Amino acid sequence: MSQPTDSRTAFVTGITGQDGSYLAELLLAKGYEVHGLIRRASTFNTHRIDHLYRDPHEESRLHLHYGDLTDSSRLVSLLSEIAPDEVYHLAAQSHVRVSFDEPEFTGNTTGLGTIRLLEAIRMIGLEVRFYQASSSEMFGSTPPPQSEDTPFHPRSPYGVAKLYGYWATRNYREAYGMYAVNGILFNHESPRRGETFVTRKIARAAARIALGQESQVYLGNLDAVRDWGFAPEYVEGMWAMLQADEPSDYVLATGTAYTVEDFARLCFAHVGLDWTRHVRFDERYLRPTEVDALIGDPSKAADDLGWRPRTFTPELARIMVDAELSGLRGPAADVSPFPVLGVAGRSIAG
Ligand code: NAP
Ligand code: G4F
Repeated sequence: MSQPTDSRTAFVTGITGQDGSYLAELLLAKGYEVHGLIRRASTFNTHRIDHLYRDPHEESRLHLHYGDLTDSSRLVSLLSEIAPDEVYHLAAQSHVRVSFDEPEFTGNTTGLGTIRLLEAIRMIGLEVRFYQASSSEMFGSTPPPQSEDTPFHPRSPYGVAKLYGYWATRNYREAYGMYAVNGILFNHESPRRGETFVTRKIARAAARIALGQESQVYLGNLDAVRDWGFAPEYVEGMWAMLQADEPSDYVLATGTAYTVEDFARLCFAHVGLDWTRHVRFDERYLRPTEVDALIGDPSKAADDLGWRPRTFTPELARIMVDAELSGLRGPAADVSPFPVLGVAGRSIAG
């Protein structure tokens, strides 16, 4: 790997999440100074980035700050202090099913959180490049393939909140000339995916069942079609969007379609099992309104940014099941695609 060369500063919200952790690695590998927003929790919530954390007495380019998307004054003070060159806004209540249970909270964090951040940047007068983590969930019931020109029809409080963030980002670009862009990302997964998203839930179950630790997994709608890519490749696309000459919105996707049932078949087949013997239905995992099919068209990102997916759903399923198996057999073996620091860390929030 080449030596880091960049000396820019990035501020990353959602740094403790799946994408935030890969993005922090990518930016540190490029030589950035990285500042991340973390929430105070009663238990440790930094396991995805602990390996990036050096002893505080050593020189480190990763800095973490307590804060919350609902706390405007904290966002203003942090941005004033850090004065970043780039802001990657990834934090959100990101679970679609949960957004039906907590619609107001989801609107407050996932929707209003974006405008709080944009408004903080505007008030301070920062010259930054701003990335908004928009979602294919905004397309909702509009049939595939979906591109940057496809009309939106969200089908969940989460999708509605993300649409607010999407338009806020476009509006600040148009109204104030900010370099503010939307990455409209289709589903992307990894061994670091939250345990309650369907790919991780299935991969985990297949591994545990293969090792005799459980026998069944309960799922909801098996017919939904998704376009599942590999998260580390998608954070490369986020970075590329902020390096373009002109700000614009981009879809990142693989352009391929698999059902939830397909994903279960792939994971269980990888450990030599028949999925039909282990998957059971539980209506609690159904949603009041479902998004039936998301299949993205990433041509604009390929043409303008040179971004292309390299990992497709069958390989993704194997990567995720293998990671679960090795985690169950020994110490967690989450191999970083951006090996830069490689320093085993103590816990950050401790
Ligand atoms: P994730 O793993 O659920 O991470 C969400 C992050 O947001 C976590 O760091 C979480 O902190 C933080 N967060 C939540 N509420 C917050 C609040 N009120 N204040 C501050 N931080 C808060 O999500 P992800 O999969 O990495 O996705 C990253 C972003 O892309 C999200 O905005 C998501 O909606 C969007 N997106 C994801 C996909 C996908 O397929 N993964 C596709 C399209 C768009 P804790 O660790 O403390 O919970
Ligand atoms: O893994 P999921 O929960 O992801 P979903 O709803 O597509 O949302 C993810 O992708 C969005 C991009 O389009 C992101 F914006 C969002 O933040 C999140 O990362 O569910 C995928 C599909 C759904 O159709 C769901 O109904 O799987 C179906 N499903 C079936 N059984 C299940 C289950 N989903 C979950 N989470 N758990 C189940 O047991």
